[in-house]
Amino acid sequence: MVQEYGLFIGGKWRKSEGKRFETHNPATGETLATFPLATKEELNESVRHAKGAFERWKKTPAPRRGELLLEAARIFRRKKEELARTVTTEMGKVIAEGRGDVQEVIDFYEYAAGEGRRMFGETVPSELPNKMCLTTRLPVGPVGLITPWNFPMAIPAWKSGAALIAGCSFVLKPSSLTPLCAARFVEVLDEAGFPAGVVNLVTGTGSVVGDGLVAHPDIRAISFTGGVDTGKHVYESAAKKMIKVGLELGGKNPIIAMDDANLELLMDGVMFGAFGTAGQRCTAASRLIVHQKIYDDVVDELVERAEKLRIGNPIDEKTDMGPVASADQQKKVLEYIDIGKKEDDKLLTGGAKLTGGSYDRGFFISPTVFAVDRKKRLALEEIFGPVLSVLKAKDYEDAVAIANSVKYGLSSSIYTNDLRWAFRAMHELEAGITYVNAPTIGAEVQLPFGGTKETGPTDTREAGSTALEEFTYWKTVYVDYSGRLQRAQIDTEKLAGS
Ligand code: UN1
Repeated sequence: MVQEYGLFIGGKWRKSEGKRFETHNPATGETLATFPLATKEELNESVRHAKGAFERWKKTPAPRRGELLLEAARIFRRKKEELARTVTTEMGKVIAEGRGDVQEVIDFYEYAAGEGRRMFGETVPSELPNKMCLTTRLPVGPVGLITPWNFPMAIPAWKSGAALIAGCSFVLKPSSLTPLCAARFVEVLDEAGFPAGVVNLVTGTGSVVGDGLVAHPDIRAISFTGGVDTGKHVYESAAKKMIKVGLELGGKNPIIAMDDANLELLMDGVMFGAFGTAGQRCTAASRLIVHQKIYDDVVDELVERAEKLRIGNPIDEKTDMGPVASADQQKKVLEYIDIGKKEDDKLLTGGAKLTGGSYDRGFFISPTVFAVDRKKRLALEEIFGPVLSVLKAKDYEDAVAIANSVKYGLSSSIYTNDLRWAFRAMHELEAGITYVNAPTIGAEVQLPFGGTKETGPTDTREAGSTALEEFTYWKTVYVDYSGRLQRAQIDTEKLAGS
């Protein structure tokens, strides 16, 4: 039976006045559940609840807030397998990665829970006697979280975990491709016992719910992960309100393969980086930049390995790569494959929709590798699918110049055994993340995650010790216990002379 979900507002699942949409399994076409397209009034209602709850939640001591996050982490751990199956069934990543998605939720909720007992500020000496100066973080208010389908539990967890521990209430608007994952996620938070109104889930369109959240006067920060075009739109609207905005946008992440690289290690990394999650990670390795000396060997090995991948239903443990997430996604990736063919990029393997038998029910594309010239669209634009562009570089400098020639700057990687190349790459690659001898994917939650250039123009970073930045502002406090007026910059001169 197809389950009908409502909206989660003010601690209750509620019916909606809006029309409904379905969510499907991208491997089989099966309908999984239906969800409301929330109306503007319903969105406003959710913000009203978030606002009311914020007043109490911000006064709850942060270590107490942390206990609830820890309780949620325990429930996520207990339900890991069931939730992983929901991720795989609704989004299409292979089950091992579905488990990884949920593990990232557990990891981050545990990490954020601990932050409740840290959240460090600074104490700084005053220039005047009997005066103390310190900084402390305060929550910005109710926030809006707009999340994508590719990590349908992990990304809502990064955003909500940081918001909650900071003392913010939130309204989550998930991608319309993965509302079931979001609903299951919110069910756990409800079970963990967050006060009514702190956690709200509103499904619906980008124009009503997404835009409505960004523009709502009571929403004080927006955290958005998704495409660059939508990200720019969110950034502009948020700027009009002068609110905080965290943006994690696209990537065209390079792996540089130097001529001294361990080839076996390199190939393992490239396969995982390029075809893991069917290439649908912001961090996916979509360019392999190879030193000319090893280019032919790398290309041969790559084609051989890509052709051995088992493509099929991602719930089957033996499957290496599942479908892409939707018909639109499949169309977009196939359009890029056509662009490659039209621009005379050399198709080395794949390059087609998979058809016949059970493939016809889902959105399958064969793992695709193109040899691409550095100025071509396939070398520069994000594809978000199982398509890898291989480029040839003359030497280290040339490889880095190619790597930095795109508008994005999320993740990057270099395979080399030479410390000099490795250390130079750490400094010279224009990206928020650089891996040495590992692929571009696989960020851990206790470190900052984010990019530079058009990947994320703001200075926020998700996860790690920086996660709080998106949801807090700094308060600087001066306490003068001298009992008289002491004027900074003025009375200090007297002191120096006395
Ligand atoms: C994303 O693709 O938006 O580093 C997130 C990784 C994962 C997170 C990716 N831990 O690949």
